[in-house]
Amino acid sequence: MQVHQIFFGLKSTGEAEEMQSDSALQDLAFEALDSFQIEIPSWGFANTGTRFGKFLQPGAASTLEEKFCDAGQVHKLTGVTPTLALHVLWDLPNGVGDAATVRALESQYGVVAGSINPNLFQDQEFKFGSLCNPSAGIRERAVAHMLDSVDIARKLGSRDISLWLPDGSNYPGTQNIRKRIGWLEEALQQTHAKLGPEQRLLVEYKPFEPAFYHTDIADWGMAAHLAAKAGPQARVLVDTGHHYAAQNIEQIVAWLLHTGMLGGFHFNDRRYADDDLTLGSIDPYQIFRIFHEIQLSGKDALGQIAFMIDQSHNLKGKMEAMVQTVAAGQELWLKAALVDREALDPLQEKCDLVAAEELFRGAFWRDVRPMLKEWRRMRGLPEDPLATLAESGYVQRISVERGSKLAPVTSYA
Ligand code: PSV
Ligand code: MN
Repeated sequence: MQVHQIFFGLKSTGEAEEMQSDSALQDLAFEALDSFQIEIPSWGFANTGTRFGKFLQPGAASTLEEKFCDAGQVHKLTGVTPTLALHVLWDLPNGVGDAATVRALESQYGVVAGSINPNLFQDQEFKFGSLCNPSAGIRERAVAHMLDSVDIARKLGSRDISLWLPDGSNYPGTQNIRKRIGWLEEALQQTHAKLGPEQRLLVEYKPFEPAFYHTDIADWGMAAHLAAKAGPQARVLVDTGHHYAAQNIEQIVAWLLHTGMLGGFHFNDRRYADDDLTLGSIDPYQIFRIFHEIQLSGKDALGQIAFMIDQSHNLKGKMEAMVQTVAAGQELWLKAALVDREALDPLQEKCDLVAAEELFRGAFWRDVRPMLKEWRRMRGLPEDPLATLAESGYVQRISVERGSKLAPVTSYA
């Protein structure tokens, strides 16, 4: 059976023109899929939970080696997750001292360290803030952690230091917002000064949580300002879960692309707040629209945009959820690649609203799963990675091997 028949069903012979366009479509689809890679987070394999408690999984990773092992498995199954994001205090408690261990794990498991995530939310002294704490001494220690994170990243050959700042306040009048802006600008400038020529500082924003009155980097405008102030190698990181419910995220993305400030994404989905749900599970159309904006910017822009997953599943199996997420990302990326942008442009110019919208949503509704399957087959990857994961017995094996380390289930609500 020919490829075009797999994609579009059997056709009568003699439809040469259509076949030609089918093969052009296949080229386009394969090119799009070849250009898509996404980073997976080490914390996606560990036991995490809500503030009400954790439901522990026997197969969850509790060591760095187990996280690399799981990440390697996801990469083997999907072929598009060659890097693993690391969180400094969770994964690298000895800082640069852990670099040799990471190097060894990289070659053993076939994935390399990706973005380095400083952790400014765990130490007790950061109760009232880290880089924005009114205490100069605490701010200094927070900056020192940022500088250590840059060192770690350089040692591991990681391009991106990805900062999420948990700072903020809970009650009006209890903090001086303006002073905190100044401290933050200073801290990010100091961090930026330490970057190597190939490195970048990504600044993530979040409107609330853990603080509920104000957060010091609450939205993309604040993040863009801080990144521009920090220096030329700083960019904004968009976590899709960090927006108010009605916000038009693709418009934010368009602005960041336009101003050259888009550094990357943390992908996940949300219904109410920062829910960390599977990419595209609630609103796949939104991810499609974001991908469309990125693809409009052309291939060159892509190298400057880090695609990362930021999900940590408490109920779904961690391995399954990660593989499912990667596939969902590929499907939506491919759908966005099938928007006929050459045809769309004149429709937009003419303000032919219905035709433009039909073209756009037509691409969204197209079932691209057969194309993705074919791409996987051609690239020597499992056609159905979730099924292959299930057949492999990997999750059962790690559940037996790691289950003995299970702590008793506790709830601290
Ligand atoms: C915070 O909600 C966040 O999105 C940041 O990116 C953290 O690094 C990550 O989640 C894990 O806590
Ligand atoms: Mn995030």
